[in-house]
Amino acid sequence: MEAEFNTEEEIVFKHNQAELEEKIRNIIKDGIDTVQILADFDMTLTRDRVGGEKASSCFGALTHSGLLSDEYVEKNKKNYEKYRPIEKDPHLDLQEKEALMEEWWEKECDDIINEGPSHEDFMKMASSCKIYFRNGISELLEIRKDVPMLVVSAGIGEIIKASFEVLTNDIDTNLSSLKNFSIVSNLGVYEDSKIVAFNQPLVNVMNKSSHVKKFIDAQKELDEENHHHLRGNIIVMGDVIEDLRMIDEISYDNIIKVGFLNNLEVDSHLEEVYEKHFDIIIQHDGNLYPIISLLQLFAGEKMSHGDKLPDDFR
Ligand code: MG7
Repeated sequence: MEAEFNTEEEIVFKHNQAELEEKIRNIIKDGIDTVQILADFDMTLTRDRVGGEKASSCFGALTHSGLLSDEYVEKNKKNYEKYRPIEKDPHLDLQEKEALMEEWWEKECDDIINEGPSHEDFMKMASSCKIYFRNGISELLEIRKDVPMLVVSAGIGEIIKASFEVLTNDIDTNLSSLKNFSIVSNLGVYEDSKIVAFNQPLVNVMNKSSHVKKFIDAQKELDEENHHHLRGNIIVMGDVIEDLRMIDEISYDNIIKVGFLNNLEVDSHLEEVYEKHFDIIIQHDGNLYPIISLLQLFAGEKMSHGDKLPDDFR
């Protein structure tokens, strides 16, 4: 479901306007047919807060659903308290961190399998939980029809799929009719309509790069004409620096990195850090119109949401 209100301030911040303008010019020259979107899900396509209250993530949708046992909820909480500080620790040895994150995701996914929810359960969780897409999601899905979009998430693919199903039902289309749209995440395997496994290896916060590479390679083998061959010009979207790992193992011509900075009130230094890594920063729960504006520019159209990008391009 798309949030109907957007009270928070929306700020788009460009740290190096000249560099961004050059990339935009290059991509306009190459044309919209060379563009591809790679996007994280939780707190990137979705909001961090609604009405001052923390919105849900994929994992939160499970724990708050009331559809899984108290034991599961308790275990999940304990694991979160143990592993979340490790995830956030910038000083930890990377290999050690990768191993611990793998361990966390394995435990968590085993626990979900033990609960054995069905596809219908995931649909119920997605429609009742507090996952809210950012404003502009429907327009973005519509306008990017011929632009391949790959959602790459360490969350739960079943919740992501169900959230998009709820959204696309709302806008009178359906998920399977979304062209050039794929999800790389922790998707389930079902038997007798219960989830019995997750596809391996699991996607965690540290290994998105190998999953993107694997996806692109598999697509290449499947169909030489397939639009999901990685196109040369990429818009990559994420809410944490680690999301930029998505592009670590792929080559590209131009890349526009869009960062969603949700936690500014928690750490005012983050803006500086994000400035170093991203070309465009959308603060708080800003909407997705800057991405739509970029696509309009690349398609040679006049921007209808034109107040967010360099003056020259309006
Ligand atoms: N994340 C990862 N795991 C869990 C979990 O078991 N419970 C909760 N509440 N959150 C979890 O979308 C990826 C994000 O999901 C969180 C296994 C991680 O903090 C990660 O950044």
